[in-house]
Amino acid sequence: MLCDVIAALATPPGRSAIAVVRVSGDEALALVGRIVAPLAGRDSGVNWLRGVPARTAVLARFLDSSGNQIDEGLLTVFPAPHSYTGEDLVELSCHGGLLAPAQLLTALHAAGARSAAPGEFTRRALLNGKLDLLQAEAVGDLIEATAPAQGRAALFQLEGGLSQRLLALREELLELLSLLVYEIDFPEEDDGPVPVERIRDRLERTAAQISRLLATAPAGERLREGALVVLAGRPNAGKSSLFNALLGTSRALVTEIPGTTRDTIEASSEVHGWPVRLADTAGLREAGERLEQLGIEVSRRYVAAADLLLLCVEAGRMLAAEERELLDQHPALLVRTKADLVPIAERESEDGIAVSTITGEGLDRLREGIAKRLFSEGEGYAELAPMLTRERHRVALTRAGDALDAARLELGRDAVLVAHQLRSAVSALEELIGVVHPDEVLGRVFERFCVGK
Ligand SMILES: Nc1nc2c(ncn2[C@@H]2O[C@H](COP(=O)(O)OP(=O)(O)OP(=O)(O)O)[C@@H](O)[C@H]2O)c(=O)[nH]1
Ligand SMILES: [Mg+2]
Repeated sequence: MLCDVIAALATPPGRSAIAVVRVSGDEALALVGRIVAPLAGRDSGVNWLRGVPARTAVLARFLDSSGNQIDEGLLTVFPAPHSYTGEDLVELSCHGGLLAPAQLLTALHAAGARSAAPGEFTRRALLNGKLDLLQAEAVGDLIEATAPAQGRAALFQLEGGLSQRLLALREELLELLSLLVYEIDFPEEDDGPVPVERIRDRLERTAAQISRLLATAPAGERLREGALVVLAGRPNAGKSSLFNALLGTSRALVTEIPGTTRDTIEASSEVHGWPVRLADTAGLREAGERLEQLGIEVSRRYVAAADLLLLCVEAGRMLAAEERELLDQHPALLVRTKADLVPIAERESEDGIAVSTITGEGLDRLREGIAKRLFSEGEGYAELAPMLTRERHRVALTRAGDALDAARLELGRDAVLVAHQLRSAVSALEELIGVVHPDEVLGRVFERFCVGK
């Protein structure tokens, strides 16, 4: 049942100044009324709660099922439909820690509330039309965000940036569909009110918009998940030193012995506010004993998976053939390490970004280069433009684009088939936005939410 009362801790469990418990559902007010009481006076909780002004925090006593006081705190009533879920919703702020929130939840359960499933509050918001599916995903993204750029993108999506763009595309397709239906219904008016060429123009414009949006997917998905930046190069090239410098902590071991790093180390970080996963790898070389060889195999797998390779080559050294190959075959930046050891005059003509982890030279330039290569290259991507941030988006929009391609092929031949393809494109967009939401899609979106959201 959809409208039963659900309750959950909306803040992380553990020691904290306060904890917030959320309660939502048709009978939320009556239910909460049984476990709260005004700070002073004898009014029953139920009566008192009905008189509490909407969306205003008021002091209350929280009681267990025997009427004993658990805590005293703040309570805010959000009457339907002006609440996060669109239902009657009450937020109870009690003291944090392990005891008070747990007792409060126990009291709510005893009064008839059920524990909320992960993401259930947002799911209800979606079903009550407070959010669409893209916005619901953005709520999750905002909670998961660690880098400022991730937060900005999630907020933009939450405010409906991507939804509006997709709704406009859907609107345009529906209009084309109505023109086609006219043609299907009155085929004898062969030069009907809308010549095929005009439909073709509009169809192509829409298809181009879909392609542009699809082109944002790599950067968008990278933004959400963090781009994999792999430091690779020969043993002793200064990879681990650079890894530490970029992270700002001594995470990886550094020694003058070639072959120090044996296993790949990964750490999340940000570069100019953009999320990256930095990976330091074992130096690539042919020789070496078994353990080192194993490490090198792992390095190669990382190199293959990298969104960006930082190929580390000491300043002043000619690139070897295999290093050139790495640069050619992967998205890569050439980093000239240990720049402090070579006078500027001798390395002026060298390609690559010269850095020194000792003097700090070039590190900012490198950070800038990384951010630029990963997040602002390519067409159609500007910050705060709508972006596809998930595989789900990419798959659905690709389906819409394919349907439009098929429609273009049939245009001028079989209007019924064209209409059929347009309808498929519309339904792909609708599934993406969440105008229609098959349970299976919802299940996938919400399975990774935290309880209480
Ligand atoms: N002068 C100077 N020395 C550096 C710099 N970066 C690293 N080194 C030295 O170069 C040696 C190797 O550094 P590492 O960072 O361990 O090199 P690596 O590429 O991780 O080496 P492996 O893990 O063995 O593949 C160490 O002695 C470092 O102190 C630098 O910018 N300037
Ligand atoms: Mg190393």
